[in-house]
Amino acid sequence: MTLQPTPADRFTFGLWTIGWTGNDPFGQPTRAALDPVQAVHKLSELGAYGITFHDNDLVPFDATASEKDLILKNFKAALTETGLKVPMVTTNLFSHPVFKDGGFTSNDRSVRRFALAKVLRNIDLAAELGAETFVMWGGREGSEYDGSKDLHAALDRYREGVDTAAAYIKEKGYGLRIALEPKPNEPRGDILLPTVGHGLAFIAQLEHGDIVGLNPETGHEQMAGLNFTHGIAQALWAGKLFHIDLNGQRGIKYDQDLVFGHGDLTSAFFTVDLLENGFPGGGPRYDGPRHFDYKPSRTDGYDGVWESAIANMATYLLLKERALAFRADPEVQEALATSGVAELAQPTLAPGETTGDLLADPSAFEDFDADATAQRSFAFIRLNQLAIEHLLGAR
Ligand SMILES: [Mn+2]
Repeated sequence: MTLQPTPADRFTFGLWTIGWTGNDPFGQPTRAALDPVQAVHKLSELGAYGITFHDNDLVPFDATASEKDLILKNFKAALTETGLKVPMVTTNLFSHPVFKDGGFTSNDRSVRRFALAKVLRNIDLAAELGAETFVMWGGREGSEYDGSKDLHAALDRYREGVDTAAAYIKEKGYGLRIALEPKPNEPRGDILLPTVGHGLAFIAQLEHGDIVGLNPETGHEQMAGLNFTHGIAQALWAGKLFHIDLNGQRGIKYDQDLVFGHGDLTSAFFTVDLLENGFPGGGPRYDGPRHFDYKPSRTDGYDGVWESAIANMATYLLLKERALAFRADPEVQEALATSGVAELAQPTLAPGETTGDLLADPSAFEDFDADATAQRSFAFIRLNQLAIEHLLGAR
């Protein structure tokens, strides 16, 4: 197998990932700023498919109109020259001090109006660059103190903001869909829409929820102690996995943003298994970009930055090869059958069967031997050991 990615693998990177200069709450930048034009060329050289950005990763918050034009002209020229795509664009509503209490949900209405106008302008740019997905991560939409926020009003304003942006996309006829990105905390003490489940429930309350889905991030679900593969599975099941952020996280702690697979490797294996092989019994598939949202450790120079970009893609390709081998192994197929994995696809009621029929069926209840049936071993340990052996390259 080859670990050399090609654009057909659809690997994409945020400009803010490879461009992170290493500033954190306790320390100053450890690397010089990266020129976006250089980022485009380097990612293309490495075999990536696309680059994504927050408006202010590319155009500084305080840039003049002519400065903005020049930056975009140079960036677009680099895209044309390399063929690199921009499949996703997102808005920074968290860095500037004006957003310290949020964008769409700031207690200050003038901030909310500024945030909404900033998003609508950025939607125009996203459409102009041919993006398909507009991500919204509400990093500052939250609170430190429960008494500081009317949570009912905050959810109303969040809905108003997302619905207004979605209606604007429809009105303009843009081929864009919005993807909300859940995160439980950091930088706020608690963030609204903390998990995939909260995101799905929120989307169900929207007027324009048909073009609103999710952008789940590996580490964000794991920061909440949740199973990322289960999260994206439910988003797929709901038809709402519009985009994905892959990275690494080790347990419930600060947002580590490690290279994909450098956190919970077994979980990463099953994430790739789901993305590449789909559900065992069929169902919706994810066919969007494999987007890496991570931070190259601030201990490393630019050699490490590019090494980390390569590592994300190589790890994904290795896991893909391992997941394909796992599914193709006759011993695994036998173990899956023993474990009854395919049996779950069969509806519990027969076609046309009513609750009355079920209640009248003695085999379902009166004659059902619970003790005998409880003797069945599902042999899940054997199945998982086969997965581990494939993951370790022992098969
Ligand atoms: Mn993160």
